[in-house]
Formats: sequence, C-alpha cells, structure tokens
Amino acid sequence: MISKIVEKAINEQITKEEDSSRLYLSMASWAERNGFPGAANWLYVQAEEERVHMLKLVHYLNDREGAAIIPALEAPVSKFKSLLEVFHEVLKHEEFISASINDLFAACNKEKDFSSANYLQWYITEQIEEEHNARNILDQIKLAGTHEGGMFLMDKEFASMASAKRASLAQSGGANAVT
Ligand code: OFO
Repeated sequence: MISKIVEKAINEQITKEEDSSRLYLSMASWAERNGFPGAANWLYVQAEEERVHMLKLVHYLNDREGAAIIPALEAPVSKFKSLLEVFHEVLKHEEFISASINDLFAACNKEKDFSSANYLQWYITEQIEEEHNARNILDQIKLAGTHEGGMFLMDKEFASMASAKRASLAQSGGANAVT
C-alpha cells in the first residue's frame, strides 16, 4: 500500500509526463507546418515516448493500490519563432522534468517508500539521456545556423534519429511497456 503523500507526488508526475507529451506534440505540429519534417518526426516520437512514461506511472501507482488520476488537459504553447527556440524549450523542459523526478525520488525516500524510489531509478537514468539528447540537438542546430544547406542536412539527421528512436520505442514495447 502506498502512502497518500507518495500517491499525490506520483500523480503530480503523471500530470507532468502527460504535459510533456502534449508539449512535444504541439512542437511536432509546428515543425511539420514550418518545413522541418525530420524534426517533426523526432518530436512526434518524443511525444509518444512521454506518453509511455506517463502510462508506466499510472500502472505502477494502480499496481501498488494507489489511485492514478488522469489529469485535465491544458493547451500547450503552440507558437515558436524558430527551430532553435523549439529546442531551447525542449532542453529547458527536460531540465525541469529531471528536477521534478529528483524531488519525487527524495519524497519517496523521506516516506521510506524504497520500492517507489527503486522504481524511479529508471526515470533518473532516462532523464540523463533525454537531457543529453536535447543538448546535442541544440548544439547541432546552432552549428547549422541559419544556413539553408546546414538546416537541410540537420533535418535529414533528425529523420535518422527519429527512426532510431522509433525502433527503440517499439523494441521496448511502446505503450505496452507499462511496468
Ligand atoms: Fe518523461 O522524459 Fe522527458 O520529459
């Protein structure tokens, strides 16, 4: 049985993962409309991945006899000035999520809920990778600058990163990989 404090904290994280998914979906739609099909593809897969993160927590909480509550939907930001701005926001958001996972981990430890803390180790590792990816992409976009050829090549690079990401999501079971 999970404590009410941990249940509430995990439900807050469920909301944040769902918000992440919708934020990336909104960014993907912007990129698709603005001539960046590769980046759009990457962001669509990222949105799916965040949904899986949300689902894993929903199932975990219910399995521990807590109650996972599905949050109300809020409209994510939909206007961006450039792809550079989009990925600045991606990195900022991932840093925010990392801090939130760390707080959640600390709350579980404080409550002596070591099973939940242990479960959250997966998220801690995942955040290292997500921040690293966002930083890398941001650096590459900065290198490509506003040069059309550079951005064209960058978008092709996005397409191959998106395929690799999609393959790894499918391999992990995608939305079925819930525990
Ligand atoms: Fe859920 O991993 Fe990014 O935010």
